[in-house]
Amino acid sequence: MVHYRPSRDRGPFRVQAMLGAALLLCVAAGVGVVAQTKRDFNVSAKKFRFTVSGTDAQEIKVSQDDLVRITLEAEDIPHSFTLPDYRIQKRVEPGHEVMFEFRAEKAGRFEFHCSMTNDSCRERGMVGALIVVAR
Ligand SMILES: [Cu+2]
Repeated sequence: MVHYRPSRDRGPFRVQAMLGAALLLCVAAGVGVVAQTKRDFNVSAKKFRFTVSGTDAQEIKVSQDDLVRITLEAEDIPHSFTLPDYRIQKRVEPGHEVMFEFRAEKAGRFEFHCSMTNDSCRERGMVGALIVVAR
């Protein structure tokens, strides 16, 4: 005696649907992880140059969506790290450190400078560039 049970036929379909949903979740999680790259830079300010992580290039180069952490220090007089396109302006006193983070969400080349006007830092060459390479 054979009984027809339609529920049996739906079994494999349910398994496939669950596997598909699980795969989608994994892909979504993977995309989130890719955007989490952290970049650390030490920026030292001394009249009238910025030194970025020991180099004299006055450049910070990252990839789009990197999480950028900057440790800023002043060696002689008060200076600032001003990055208008990212609405960042941090002032630091000599002998102190200021740490801040931002996500490099906009690709392109953006000027940063020291905005302390007393010593005309910017005019004397305290100008650098944040270079954000598009993904
Ligand atoms: Cu300055």
